[in-house]
Amino acid sequence: MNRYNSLIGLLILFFSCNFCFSQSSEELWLSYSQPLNNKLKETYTSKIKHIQIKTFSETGEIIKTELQMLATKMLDTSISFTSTTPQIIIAKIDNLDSKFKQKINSQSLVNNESFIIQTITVHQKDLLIITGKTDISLLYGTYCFIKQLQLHKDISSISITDSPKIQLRILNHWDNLDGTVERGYAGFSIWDWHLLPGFKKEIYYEYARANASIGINGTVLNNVNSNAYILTSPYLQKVKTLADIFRPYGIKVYLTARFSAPIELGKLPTADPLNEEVIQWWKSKISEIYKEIPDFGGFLIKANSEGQPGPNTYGRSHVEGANMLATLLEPYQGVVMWRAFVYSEQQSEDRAKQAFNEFAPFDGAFKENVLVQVKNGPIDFQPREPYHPLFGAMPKTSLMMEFQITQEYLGQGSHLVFLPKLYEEVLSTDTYAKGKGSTIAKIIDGELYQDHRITGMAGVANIGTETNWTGHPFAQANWYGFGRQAWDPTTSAESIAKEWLSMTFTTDSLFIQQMTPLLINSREAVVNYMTPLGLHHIMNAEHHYGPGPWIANMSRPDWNSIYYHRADSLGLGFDRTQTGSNALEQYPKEIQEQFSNIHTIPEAYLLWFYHVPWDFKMKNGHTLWYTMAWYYQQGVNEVKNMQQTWEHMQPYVNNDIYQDTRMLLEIQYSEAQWWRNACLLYFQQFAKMPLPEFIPEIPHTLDYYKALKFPYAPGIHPSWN
Ligand code: GCV
Repeated sequence: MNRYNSLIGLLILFFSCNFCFSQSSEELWLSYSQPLNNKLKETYTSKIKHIQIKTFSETGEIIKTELQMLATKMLDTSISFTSTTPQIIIAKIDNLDSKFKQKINSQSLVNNESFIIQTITVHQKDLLIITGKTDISLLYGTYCFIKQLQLHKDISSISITDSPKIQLRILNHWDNLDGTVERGYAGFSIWDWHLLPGFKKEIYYEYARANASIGINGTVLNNVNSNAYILTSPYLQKVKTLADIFRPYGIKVYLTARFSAPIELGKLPTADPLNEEVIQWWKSKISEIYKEIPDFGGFLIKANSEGQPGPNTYGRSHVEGANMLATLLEPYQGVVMWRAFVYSEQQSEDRAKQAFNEFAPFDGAFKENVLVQVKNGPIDFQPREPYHPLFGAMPKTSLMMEFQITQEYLGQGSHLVFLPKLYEEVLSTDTYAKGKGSTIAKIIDGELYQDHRITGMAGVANIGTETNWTGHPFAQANWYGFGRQAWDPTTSAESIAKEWLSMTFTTDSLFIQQMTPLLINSREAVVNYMTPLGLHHIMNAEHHYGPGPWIANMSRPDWNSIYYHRADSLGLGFDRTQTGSNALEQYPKEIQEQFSNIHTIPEAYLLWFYHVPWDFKMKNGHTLWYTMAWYYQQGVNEVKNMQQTWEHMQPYVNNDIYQDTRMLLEIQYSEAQWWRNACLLYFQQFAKMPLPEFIPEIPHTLDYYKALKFPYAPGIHPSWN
C-alpha cells in the first residue's frame, strides 16, 4: 500500500471521527459535510462513480484521495478509479485521446495552472473531462469541480474554464523560529522547527490541501523580521522537508532572508551588497538552497525598516540590495520580493509619504525578477486607508500587493470582520494610471502593464496551532477569501461570502441570505466603531488592541496616536493637503482634484487628509463632532445587528461554533462600545460639545479607560456600557 492509499484511509477515519463528536472546523471549507438532500445525493452519486485519472504523479494521488473523501463524506459512497467506461476523465491535455481533445478548446488553457472542466458527448453518452497542461492544473480543476458539488450546482452540462490572473499567490507567515507568531492570534506557529525534518506532521498536509483548494501557490515560512538561522544548513533541511510535502500541491516555499546574514552566519565584517565577499557568500548560500530545494521560490526581504538591516545601512540603495540578490537568484528562476514597507529609524515629516519617496524614483531600476511588495495603504493595515500611492506610480516595476489576513488592527482574535470586503475596496480602486478604469487589480494582475514579467499578491497569514486554525471561526473566511481574490482580484466579496458560508456550513438559502450581509457589513462596522471618517492609528500603540487616542508617550512621535489624529481645540485630522504634509501630491491628478477640496473628498477619507473644524458642516447637515459620534454609534449598532442575526443561526451550525461565535460577538459588542466611549470622551475634551442624544450615557470617565490593562483575565471581560 503506498503512502497515499494509507493517507486516504487515515484522513477519512480522522475526518469521520471528528464529525461523530462534533463538526470540527479543522476541515475548514473542505469538510464535505453540509446537508444534502437525497435527490441531489443520488444525482451526484450516479455521475461520479467511475473516474479515470490519467496521471501517475503524487498530485494524481492527491486528486484521487480528495475525490474519494468527497464521495465517502458527502455521498456515502465510494468511487472506482477505472479506465473502463469512466464517467469522468482527469488528464493532462497532452494525454487526452484525440477524439476527446478535439472537443475541448485547448486554446483557453492560457497558462500552466489553467484548467477546463467540460462535459462532452461521446456515443450519445456524457463524459466529463477535467484537463489542463500540468498536474497542478488538474488538481485545481478537481477542486473547482468538487466546489460545484459543495455548492449543490447542477453538474449535468458543466463547462468551466478558469486561470489564475495573478502568478504568485503567496501566504506570508510572520512565524518566528521559537514557535511564536508576530501578530498571530491563533496560537503558535504550525511549523514545528524542533521536530523537523524528521516529523512530517499531518497538519502540513492539511495546510497544503487547504491552500491548494483555493489556488495559493507559495508560502513564505518565516517572519519578515527575520532570523538569519533559517539560512543555516540544519534549518534548510527542515525547509526542504516542508518543500517536499508542499510540492505536489503546487506550493513553492520561500524564505525571508536577513540582509545581514553574511555577517551573522558568514562572519564577514559587512553585508554591503556591492562587496565581493558578500556577493560570494550569498551566491554559495543560494546554490546550497537550490541543491536541496530545486524549485525554491526566492526571498522576501524587509530592509531598513523598523530596525531590520538593509542596504541603506551600508550606504547602498534598495535597488542595489534587491538587484544583488535577484542577479544570484536569476539562474534558478528565483524571485526577490522586496518590501516597500519602510518605516525608517528617523521620524519623517509624514510617515505616510516615506515609501513613495523612497521607491517611486527607482521605477524601472529593479531587475525583472524583483517584485516590490507594497501594503494596501500607506500607513499600516488600518481598518480603512486610502490606497498606497505607489500603485500606479511605478509603471516599469512589478508591484505586488500585500494584504494582512491576520487582524492586527481589526480586533485580532475576537472580532468578526470579513476582510474580502476590504480587499475588494482596495482592488477595485481606480488609480487613473492609464486613464479611467486603471484599477489596482489591473496593476497587480499585469493587465495594465503587460510587460511586467511577474505578478503577485501576498497575504500575512492568520493561521496557527488552534484546532480551528484561525482562532475566530469566521477568520477562516479571510484566508479563503484571500486565496480567491489572489486567484482573480476581481472576485466580489459577496460571491466569496456565499461560497465560504455554503462550503463551510450549509447551502440553506435562509442561512445564506441572512449571513451574507452580516459578513459583508462587518468590515464597515469595524471602521465605524474604531476609526470612522478617515481616522487612523489611534489604537493602543503597544499591542494594537483597543482604543488609545491619548497615546503620546511612545519612544517615537510617529508611533503616537496624537501624531495621527492631531485633535486640538480647532478640529481633528491630519492635514495632508498643500497646507500640511501634502501627501496628497503623491496621488494622480484626478484624485488630487477630488480630494483637494474639503467638500468633494469622500468623507471616508476626510480626517486622513484634513484637519477639520469640529463644527464643520458635513454632507448630512450636521457638524463633524455630531457625525463622528453618529458613526461610532452606528458601528456599535451594526455589531448588535450581527448578534441578533446570529441568534437565529443555531439550526444551521454545530453547537460549538454557535456558542463560540455568540460569545465572541458579545465581546465584539462590548469592545465596540469601549471604542466608542473611549474615543468620544477623549475627543470631547477638544470639541467641547455635548454628546449627541443618541449616545447612551457613558458610565465611566476617560481616566477609567486610560487605566485599563489588556489582556483581561478570562471570565472577567469587562462590559463597557
Ligand atoms: C512584522 C507593523 C507590525 C509589525 C510588522 C510590520 C511589518 O509595524 O506591527 O509587527 O512586523 O508592520 O509589516 O513589517
